[in-house]
Amino acid sequence: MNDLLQQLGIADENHGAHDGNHWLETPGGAELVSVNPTTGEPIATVIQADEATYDRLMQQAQAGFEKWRLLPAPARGQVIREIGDALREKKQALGQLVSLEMGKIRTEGEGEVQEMIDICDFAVGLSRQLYGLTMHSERPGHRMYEQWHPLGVVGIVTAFNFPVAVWSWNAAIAGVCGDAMIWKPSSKTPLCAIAVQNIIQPIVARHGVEGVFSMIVGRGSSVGEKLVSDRRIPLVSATGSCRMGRRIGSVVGERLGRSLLELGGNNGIIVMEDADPNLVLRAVLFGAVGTAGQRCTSTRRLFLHESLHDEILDRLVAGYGSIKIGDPLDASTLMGPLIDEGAVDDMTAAIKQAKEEGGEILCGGNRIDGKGAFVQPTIIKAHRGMNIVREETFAPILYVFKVRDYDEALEIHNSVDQGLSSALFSTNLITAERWLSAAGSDCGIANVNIGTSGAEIGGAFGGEKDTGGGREAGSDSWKIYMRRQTVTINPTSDLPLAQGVDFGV
Ligand code: UN1
Repeated sequence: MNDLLQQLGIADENHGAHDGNHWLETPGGAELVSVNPTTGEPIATVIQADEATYDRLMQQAQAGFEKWRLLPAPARGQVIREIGDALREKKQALGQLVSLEMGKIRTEGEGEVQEMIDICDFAVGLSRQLYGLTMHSERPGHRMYEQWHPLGVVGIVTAFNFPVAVWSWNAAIAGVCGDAMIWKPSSKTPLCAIAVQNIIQPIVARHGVEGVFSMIVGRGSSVGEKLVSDRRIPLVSATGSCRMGRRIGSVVGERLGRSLLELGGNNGIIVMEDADPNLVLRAVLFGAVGTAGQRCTSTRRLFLHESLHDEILDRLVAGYGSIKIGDPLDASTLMGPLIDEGAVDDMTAAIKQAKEEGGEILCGGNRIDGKGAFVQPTIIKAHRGMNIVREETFAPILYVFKVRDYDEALEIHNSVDQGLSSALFSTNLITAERWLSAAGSDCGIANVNIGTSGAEIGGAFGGEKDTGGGREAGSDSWKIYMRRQTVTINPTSDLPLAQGVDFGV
């Protein structure tokens, strides 16, 4: 473990503020201990930043933006390309740190770093494709077009469950768009953020692009609130709970800023009578048990057609029994711990409520005694009258519903407040097309014969309803990181007015 930390520049005591050029010596806040969820033991400490430090960072970021925005976008792309290369070199080490601090298994930790590499590649290409449209002006000889300019200093607030990838989704794209940024990582995973900052620092120094990529570890109630309410930040991109998103959305909205929100999901898989049960099984196991149910895309609800309900459920319960739970760094482990004791308590409370509301535990249901925040992955036979099934509990709980037909499944599926990811398993073209039609899934992501989690870079990622409406990591999501300017140029010696208005002068 010490070798790993050393390789990533993590000391016993670390400074939680980087101004895009240096670690600040006196961040000014209280000490934060990062705890290994597998053992419950401390990994290292971080001195958090206070509000004065935030202001210093903000000044550096503004100065960084002034210069960065004037570099040609493809030159900014070159910086992102080198960040991608550095991540390739550190993929194993950073992936393992993610496993150590967050608890996801090794292949998922390294997969998360791969996701960072992928978004860097995507952004490099994008740096030559920040296209605007040209329009035909109604006025003779006039030219009309739109161009996209960098926006400013972007605030990036990330959650513990993807402690490095979600920063990169924003940073790589905001970077090529010419924005500077201040990253506030989750206080549960500060070491991952410190390691990322150390990885990119030599590239930043080589290119002299100071103040562009800064990072601050601090309390949500001080530094977080300050960032969100700061009028110098035109865009806040935040990932987290619906509760947090509501707060951020209203504070940013009040000052007429932009927010990009990626909030809770309550993702369902509908399985029709003509589905391939083998695919269903694999997709549900990865979706519901992978990352110990702590992805915003995790599968939380399963709708089984009555004709294969019993068969799939039996096989699923057997599959759950063979999941190896333990140290996420051990190659044979399939499920690591939850992030902390608070998450275990939330899971316990959800299971208790499910039982009280008539849910039947088919397997799991308990925490695992001993060191670390370990729990049993749990399947609960549910019915639509239960309130708990409408909530996102960040834990491996799967609620299973028996359904008569597609219409019933869809109706229950769409009846929740969240709208992130969704999947249908069917080999019937007509059912699949109904699912993908305007009257089908109401989520930001709708899959067919693929589970709810594990989306790839390139598609716009995000969801509807209480999931917050934001889109990132692909397609034209870059547009939110830039400001659009509509330009009309008159090269003639006349001044015709639009709409045929005659002003008489
Ligand atoms: C998240 O849980 O916040 O689609 C992001 C997925 C991952 C990203 C999840 N690519 O599961």
